[in-house]
Amino acid sequence: NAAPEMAEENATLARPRLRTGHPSMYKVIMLNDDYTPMDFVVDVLRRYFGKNAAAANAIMLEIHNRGSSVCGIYTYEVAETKVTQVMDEARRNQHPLQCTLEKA
Ligand code: NFA
Repeated sequence: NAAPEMAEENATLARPRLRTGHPSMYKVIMLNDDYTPMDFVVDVLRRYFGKNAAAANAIMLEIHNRGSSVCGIYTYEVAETKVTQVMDEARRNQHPLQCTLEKA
């Protein structure tokens, strides 16, 4: 606001509205493949998605039998972090497991 001739324009600059309402939510979806061991998938679901043994087994079997399943629903940054963690863990163990995001 230094230059006097700019004072009025600066004073009337529209500011973006603060965030309102709910953040968009994103599903983390895991895909089936023919090679990743079932036990590895169950471990990932327990470690990164907070599932107990029974829930992790049920989700793993749904992926195996139907091709994919939702592992959890989160805000964008959290969902993106889960995807990265799962993909890193799979790669580290040389499994082809795939995980993606989808707007809920
Ligand atoms: N289909 C894999 C197998 O038979 C198991 C699996 C389940 C892989 C869920 C990926 C996701 N070993």
